[in-house]
Amino acid sequence: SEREAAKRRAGERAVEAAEDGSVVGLGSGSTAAHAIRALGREVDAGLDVEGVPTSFQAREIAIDVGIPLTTLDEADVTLAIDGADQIAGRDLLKGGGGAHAREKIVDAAADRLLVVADPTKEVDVLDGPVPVEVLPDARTPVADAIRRLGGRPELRRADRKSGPVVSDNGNLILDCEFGAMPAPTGLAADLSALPGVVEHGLFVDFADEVCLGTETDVTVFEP
Ligand code: DER
Repeated sequence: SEREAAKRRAGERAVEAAEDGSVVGLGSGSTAAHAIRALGREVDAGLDVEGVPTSFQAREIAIDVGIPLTTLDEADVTLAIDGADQIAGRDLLKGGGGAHAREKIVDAAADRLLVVADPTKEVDVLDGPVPVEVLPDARTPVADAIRRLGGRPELRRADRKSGPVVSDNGNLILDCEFGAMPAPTGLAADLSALPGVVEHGLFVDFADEVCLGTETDVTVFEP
């Protein structure tokens, strides 16, 4: 499809920033998957890099395409390549794939974050539901606190499993509608402060570079 071609172009373009010796944060989601596969092709061609995966999915693809893996305990991430659900300047809304807790760790540790996306992700103001990963025991008090913050929390339910989605970390996810978020810094801090919140999908001031794929081309820019 046109959108898939755009995602593939964005992912492939981002990989051009990887060089011998790079330690690359490997993002999650379908666009980042294109980048991981492209990086695997570069490794086959002799590129000397290591990857730090951000999810079960990223690790599985990286192993499949032969990217040597390392961890944050052993290496400094020079470059992270990751997708997003919405992009507003340097601010991102992430977590559509439920991997945002480990993504944020790696993206924050990286010297530079390249966001890869198709043009539908670019918005003027973040306004999508904010995924909030919570310890299972905290689901109800966190949902109550989110309502007091003006949000509408909804437990993310699984399609092919009875009950809720369970994250790679064994936690639950609340998708929280807050409407338009023109200044997400305060809300991000409020969510992080709630007891039982593991991580949320507001990545404020994270995007160092954006690779937006189109059907025929890629636009690369620093927000
Ligand atoms: O969960 C995430 O943050 C992913 O990056 C995801 O939201 C982007 O997914 P996509 O590249 O499949 O649209």
